[in-house]
Amino acid sequence: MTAPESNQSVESLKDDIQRHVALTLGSDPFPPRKGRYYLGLCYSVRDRLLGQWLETQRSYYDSITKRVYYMSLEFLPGRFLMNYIQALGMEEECREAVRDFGLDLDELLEEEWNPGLGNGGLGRLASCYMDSMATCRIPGYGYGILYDYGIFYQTIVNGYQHEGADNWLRQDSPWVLRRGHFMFLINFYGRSEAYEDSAGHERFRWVDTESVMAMACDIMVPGHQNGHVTNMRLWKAISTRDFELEHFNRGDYIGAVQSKVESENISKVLYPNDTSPRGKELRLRQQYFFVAATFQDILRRFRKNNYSSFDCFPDQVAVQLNDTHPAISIAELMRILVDEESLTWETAWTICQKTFSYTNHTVLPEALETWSVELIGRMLPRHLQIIFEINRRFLDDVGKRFPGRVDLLRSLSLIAEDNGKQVRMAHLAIIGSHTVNGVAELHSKILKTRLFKDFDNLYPGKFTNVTNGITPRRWLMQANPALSELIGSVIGDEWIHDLSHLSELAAYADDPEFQQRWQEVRKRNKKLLARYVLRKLGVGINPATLFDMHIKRIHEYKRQILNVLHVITLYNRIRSGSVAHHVPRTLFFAGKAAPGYMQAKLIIKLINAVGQAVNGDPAVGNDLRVVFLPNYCVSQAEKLIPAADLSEQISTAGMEASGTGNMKFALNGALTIGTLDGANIEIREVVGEDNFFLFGHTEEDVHRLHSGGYDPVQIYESNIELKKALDMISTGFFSPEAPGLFRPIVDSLLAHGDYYLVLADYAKYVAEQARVSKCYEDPALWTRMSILNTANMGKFSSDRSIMEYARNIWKVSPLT
Ligand code: Z15
Repeated sequence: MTAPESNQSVESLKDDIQRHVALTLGSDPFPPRKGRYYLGLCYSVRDRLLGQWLETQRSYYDSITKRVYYMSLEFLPGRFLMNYIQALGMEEECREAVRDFGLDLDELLEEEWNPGLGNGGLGRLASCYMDSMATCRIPGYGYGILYDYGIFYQTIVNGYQHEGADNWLRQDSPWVLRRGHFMFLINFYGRSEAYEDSAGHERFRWVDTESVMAMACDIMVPGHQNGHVTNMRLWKAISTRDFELEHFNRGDYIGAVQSKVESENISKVLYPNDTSPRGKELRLRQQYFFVAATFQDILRRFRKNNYSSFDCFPDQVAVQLNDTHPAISIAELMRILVDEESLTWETAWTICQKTFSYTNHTVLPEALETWSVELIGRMLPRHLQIIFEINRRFLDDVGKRFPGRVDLLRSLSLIAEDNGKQVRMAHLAIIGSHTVNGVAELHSKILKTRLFKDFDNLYPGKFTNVTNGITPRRWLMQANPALSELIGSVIGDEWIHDLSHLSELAAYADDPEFQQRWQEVRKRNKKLLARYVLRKLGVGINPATLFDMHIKRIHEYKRQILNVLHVITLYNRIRSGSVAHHVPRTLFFAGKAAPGYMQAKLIIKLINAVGQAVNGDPAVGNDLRVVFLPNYCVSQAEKLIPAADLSEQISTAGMEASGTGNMKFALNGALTIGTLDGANIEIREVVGEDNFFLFGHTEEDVHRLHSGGYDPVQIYESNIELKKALDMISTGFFSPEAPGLFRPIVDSLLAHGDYYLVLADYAKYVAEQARVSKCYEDPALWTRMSILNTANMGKFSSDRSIMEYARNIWKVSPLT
């Protein structure tokens, strides 16, 4: 780019910003104020993307291509502004423009609120996949709900988690384009009515329903500097006019407004449970609301192309179900095809199976969704009939293939009977889809050999694996500009859209000069983080210490407790002087606990209590610090991960389906201490055994220990350091004002069988942590390991994952 051109574009950007401040926001542009100019910049950047977005959407129609519908009840896109700026390739321009107003771009970026429309890994994965679909030019759409309230805002008060409301749309977001004229009618409740059609066949229709409107709200997702902009369509509930009129006619004004408000509650709030559904009526309503709206949109688009028959539907439409949350889609498409389009059951079912594919994200039994037959029957009476009919035909078929196997019928049925009648959504998703995938090799293997073994026998080839990935745009280029620049200076920028190029870094792993630059970048990132922690918590941390991070949802299977036991062990060693010298560490914890998950909330309190004891003990000094950062979210992850030395991925083997934080850390040059679980296994495979800190029982060990004979008490009795740590917790060392406070935690380990095998892995974990410290004392070795981690992470780009879905599951190719 020549200088005059760039000056011109900076000048026109400045004009746009001021014009928006004055004419869009109605504010005086003078003097330039941060909040107003931030929004002015947003609108200016948005203007530049809208044209590309319209063109991309038009190109789908022109090429009549098969489209992918990624249906997800959760998205965690993170902040948009920098993502848009970099996608447009206008970072320097923006920096200069705002600098000319006396403002700093990095400060403006901090004005943006995080859209918290998801809980954790599953929602963030959906957003990485949107980014990759756009960058790989896969014709696709994301579909979800525009919650008024995202995941709760977490504060820590006296060591306890407090939940605050996250009213992220309080000040309208410049990124959400509301399509006020674009609405669909959604029905609920009522009853299914049989009638005879003109040919004398029995048919069904859904009548006497209550209804609500779904309004389309769109968010742009740009590809990286390729002019392609994908659409994410989120539905917002709006009451119907009928609803109001009925009451108004009766003169019931207050009643009218009240029922209006109630019907709009559907899209009010995200359910804050990660991996443990709560079976609440409003949640099912959200699921069906979003499914019904999405299918009306899909059908509208399909009809626009004037197809002669629904037989070509699966050639035009691929629907990916992100977990079972949208699985009611299968009954909805059957209802549309059979009841509204008058297709035969057999034809409709074939279309369904060719259209859907389903991603499973967990094997935890408490996470597998079920809905009571009573609730579905009441809210979606016609869908329940359809589910029963799907089940009847399915079990018929199984019965013919495996005569006399009543056990098999019971295990495969869509209806579980042991706990009142419940519809198993995973079973519905499996039989209604052509492909089911797990999210890492081990996880997919467990699906086939344990959880859904009988289904795998029944449908050989239906189960497959697509290992998760993360977008290198957000998780390296944007989050870690210093490392990106260093990488670019030796291997160029190809890695941004083809991450396998990172392997060229391996040649520099032992180069002393490159090592030094690598260390300087990492040190710089650690200093930035230390400054952030000081600002946020008023706590000083030392960037020269080993930064050890455990950041993710708080859950027993993720074993934050194991980490805490290690911290207490280090603390005891320091206090007793039993280590000649200790490698100073700073421990970072961050993560939210589901508001109803008492044990997880107590774990947060324990982390904070241990932190208080350790940080306040003069005997410890700088050698050990514990910080719990409140309100973990995407933009906090972007600050933490580039500053990490050590990544804690210590779930009980077999329980973390994949993990994606593990990938973000390794990509940024942190070393992992981890179990053979989820994607850890594949990360270790590519970075090399020597560059990964492994410990713990394998998935098969876990299975065996769960089958009987595991005795945590015996381990407790025989390990002095472990016993000491547990005794301190249970006798109130960390809670002198309430000595029994943490009993439930120790009880879960000793009295209730230690289901997550914390004690079983403790000794190996502590030993491996000692090896971590030892390696850290050798900077050349550590730096080499760190470089080799980054260099070998190419596989974990979400571009690779998306291209696997496109080729093997969706059968779509990139637009040219
Ligand atoms: C969620 O975030 C995950 C699984 C679930 O079943 C639900 Cl409801 C939420 C996570 C997995 O725990 C994690 O291992 C995985 O990496 C992530 O989904 C994306 O696949």
